[in-house]
Amino acid sequence: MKRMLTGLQPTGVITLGNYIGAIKEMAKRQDEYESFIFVADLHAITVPNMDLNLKEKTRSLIALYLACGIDPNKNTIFVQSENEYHTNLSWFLECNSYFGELSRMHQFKEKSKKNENFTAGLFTYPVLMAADILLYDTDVVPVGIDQKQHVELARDIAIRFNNKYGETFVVPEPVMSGAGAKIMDLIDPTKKMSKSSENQNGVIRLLDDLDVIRKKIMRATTDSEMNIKYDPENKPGISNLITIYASILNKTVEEVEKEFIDSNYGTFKKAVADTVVQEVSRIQDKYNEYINSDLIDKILEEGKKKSRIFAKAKYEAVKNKVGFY
Ligand code: ATP
Ligand code: LTN
Repeated sequence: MKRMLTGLQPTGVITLGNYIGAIKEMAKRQDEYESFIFVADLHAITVPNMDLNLKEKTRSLIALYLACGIDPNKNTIFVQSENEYHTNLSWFLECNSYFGELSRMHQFKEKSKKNENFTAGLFTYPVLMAADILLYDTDVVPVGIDQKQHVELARDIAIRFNNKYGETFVVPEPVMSGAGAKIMDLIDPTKKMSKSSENQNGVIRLLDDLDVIRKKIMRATTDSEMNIKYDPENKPGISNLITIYASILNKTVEEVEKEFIDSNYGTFKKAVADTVVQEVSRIQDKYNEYINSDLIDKILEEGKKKSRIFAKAKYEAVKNKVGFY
C-alpha cells in the first residue's frame, strides 16, 4: 500500500484554508493509503512567538484532526518533537542541501522580510520538512499550494541523496485539492487565508463562533458586478466563495456557477454561509467530544511508538549508507 503523510503547525486555531487545503484532502484519501499525520511543533518555533502555548495548541490540533474526520484507526497520528529521528535525519539532509536552493524558498523570503532577526531554523525549515517526509518512505503529501515548493525540494534532496549514496529514499509527490489548494482571505481575496493574518475578519477559524463565521462570509469582499462566475483574476472575492462552497460540497466550479446562474450576491453568500456553518458546526460538536477525552493521550502514545519504529529503521539505513561507524 502506498504511503501518505502531512503535518500542520500548532501556531493557532486552524482555518478553513488549512481544512480545505490539507486536512480534508487527507481524510478523503485515508482509505487508499497507509497514512501518517502529525503536529509540526518543531517547525512552529522557527518564528518568534511568545504566546505559543505548545502543549495546549498541540492537543487542540489533534482534537481538530479527529473532528475533521481523520480516523485514528486508519492513520498514525503523532507529535513531531516526540520523535528525535526527524531532527537527526535533518542534519544528514542539510549536508546534502545547498544554501542557494534554500535561499530561493518563497516562504523563507516572505517570512525573513517580516523580521530581520530571523533564525537559522527559519532558513533550514524546508530541510526538516524534507526529513519529515523522507523518513516514512512517503509517496504522497497533501498540502496547500504554498507548501508545494517545499515538497519539490524534498524530492530534489531525495533524488540527490539516492544518486550519491544509492537507492535510499522514496521520491514524494505533492497532492493538492484543485481550486481548494489556496483559499483566500475574505477581506483581501488577493492574499492567502492564513492563521497568522493581522485582520481576523478575513479568516475563518474552525473554532470561531458560528454567528461570527456567518457575519464574516456575509461581509466578504466581492465586486461591483452581479454574476456568479469563477474568474480569480478579475473576480477574486466571488471566485474564492465559489471555491469554498464547491470544496465543502465536493462539487465542481461549473456546477456551482450553474446552480447560482439566476441568483444575486446576497443569495449566494447566504448559501455559502449556511454550508460553511453547517460543516463547521459538525466539526465543533466532535471537537468538544474529543478535546477533554483521554483518547488523545492514547492515540499519541501509540503514534509515538509506531512512528519511531519506522523512523528509526530509515535513520539507521541512512547512517549506514553514509558510512558511519
Ligand atoms: P501560518 O499563518 O502560521 O503560516 P498557515 O495558515 O499558512 O499558517 P500552515 O500550518 O502553515 O498554515 O499550513 C498547514 C497546511 O494548510 C499546509 O498544507 C498549507 O499548505 C495548508 N494551507 C494553509 N493555508 C491555506 C489556504 N489558505 N488554502 C489552502 N491550503 C492552505
Ligand atoms: N511546512 C508545513 C508543515 C509541515 C509539513 C511537513 C507538511 C511540516 N512538515 C511534512 C507536509 C509534510 C506547513 O504547513 N507550513
